Amino acid sequence: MTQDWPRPSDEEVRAYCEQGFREDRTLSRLLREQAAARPDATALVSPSGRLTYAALDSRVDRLARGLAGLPVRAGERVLVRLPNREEYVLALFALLRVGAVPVPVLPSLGPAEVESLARTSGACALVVADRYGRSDPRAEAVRIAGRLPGVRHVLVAGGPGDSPARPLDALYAPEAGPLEEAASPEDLALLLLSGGTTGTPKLIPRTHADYGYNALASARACGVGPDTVYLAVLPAAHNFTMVSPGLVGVLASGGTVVLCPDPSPTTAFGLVEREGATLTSLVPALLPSWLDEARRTRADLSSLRVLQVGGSRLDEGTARRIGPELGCRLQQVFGMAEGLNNYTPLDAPEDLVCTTQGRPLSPADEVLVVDGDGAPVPPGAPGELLTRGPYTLRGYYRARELDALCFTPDGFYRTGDLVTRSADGDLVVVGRVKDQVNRAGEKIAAVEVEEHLLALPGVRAAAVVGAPDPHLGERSVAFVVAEGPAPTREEVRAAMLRRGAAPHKVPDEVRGVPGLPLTGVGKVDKGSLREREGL
Ligand code: J2J
Repeated sequence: MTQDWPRPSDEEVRAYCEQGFREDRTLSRLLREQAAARPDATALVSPSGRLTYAALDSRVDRLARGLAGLPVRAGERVLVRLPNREEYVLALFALLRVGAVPVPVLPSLGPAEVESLARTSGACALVVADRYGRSDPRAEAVRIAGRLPGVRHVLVAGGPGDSPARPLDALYAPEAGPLEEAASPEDLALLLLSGGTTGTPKLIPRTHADYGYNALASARACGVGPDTVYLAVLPAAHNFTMVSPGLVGVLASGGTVVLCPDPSPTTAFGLVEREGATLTSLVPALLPSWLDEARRTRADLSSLRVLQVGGSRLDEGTARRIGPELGCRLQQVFGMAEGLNNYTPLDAPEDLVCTTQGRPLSPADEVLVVDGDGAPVPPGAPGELLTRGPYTLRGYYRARELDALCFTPDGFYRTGDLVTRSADGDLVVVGRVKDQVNRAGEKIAAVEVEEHLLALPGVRAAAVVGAPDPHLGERSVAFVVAEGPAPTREEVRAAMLRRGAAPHKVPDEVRGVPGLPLTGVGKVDKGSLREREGL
């Protein structure tokens, strides 16, 4: 039988386990143990109310029984497309408890992208919200289920259920005590969506052992414990919000998770004050509005001890404003859903915290910085970051041919990030060799947008690149070679949404050009294109 995903060898796993670099409990067990240790402590706060650890754990059991009755079986994949609300956490842990494999997807994705993920993961069910902004996730999910025979169930959080969609609420079985764990630590726990450089999404396999270690080791690095109140501002389905240390790390440490329904500083500051949040995480693009609002309203943010910033490059000037203006410590986080997490140490001097993106979380993280030929560069010189370690994937899910490109023969993941590493091991992200736009922390594969552009009538060639932007970090610019007039941005937008793409993937700017510069092998030379167009 061919493997769905490559794992480290048994000897490597054994060595990691012996040294404590893999968690020996499942993710759902971590919650269960906290529920036993502190039943009356507050685990989760959301617009639906507050849940103690005992209440959360028992609701997870009840939902897990309902899911098992459908049945959703151990090993089956279930897409979870929910915003920051209670049901996300309940569905996540209930699926984990029955041994099913949640595939968390951002609610902002377009319907075609959700369908593609459902197909690639072989999902048996979709869990969606009743409404999300102007989109209708329930109707989209029902249409997807109609086209993919493997999708047997559409479960709707927070709305009435009409066949073939059914309300998640109706699945809660009567209280019947703790359910037995269906998974083992080395089993597949989740499939995460890769930031992506390809047209079809890549899925990242994470086991209970590696994800649990990622979450708990991060919790230790970030000083998380029972007194931590973590405000989840970014989408809960993002890896940063999940395990760096995120909601999994905080729940596994007995702290409180507060779900922020939107990332606006008004909503977030209200919750910081009301709940006494001590920790939160943001992408750099959100910082200017947070700093402005803090100055304008003089909100009481005194409970906030650490503000984590990551997902895209934070500029030093903004970094230096955080301490004085928000009254908390900055921690830079350079992470990836594929695994490796880097943190600036909480006790590091201000200069280091403001100018580096941190150092690897685990002593077992192997990091190489290499030149174009794969040879290591000296400390301080830029090169591509390669990494291998106890919680970094060894290959994507059902994608053997891609693995040859994304991994070295000895299992190092090619991050596509250009970094420098100091003699002390601190990393600075200086650029990227992967063909991607990092728009406000959301990763957009250039080729995916180019495919949409090439589908437009009269478009002969297209190239999408990132350009510096004061608000977004990077904005996406599409260069289009067309027969006749190039399509306008509005035309591109309408066509992409019609094709089921997410709105944030629509290029911020569309420029018609007579031709694109090519490399010796006939690929678009994006470096010279950027230079030629003054980006
Ligand atoms: C520059 N680029 C960064 C940073 C990520 C914690 C934090 C972030 C993510 C994440 C994550 C960066 N400075 N501080 O999963 O657990 C870019 C790099 C990286 C890619 C990964 C976590 N932090 N990046 O952003 O899977 O290019 O994870 O390879 O979405 O984001 O993107 P993603």
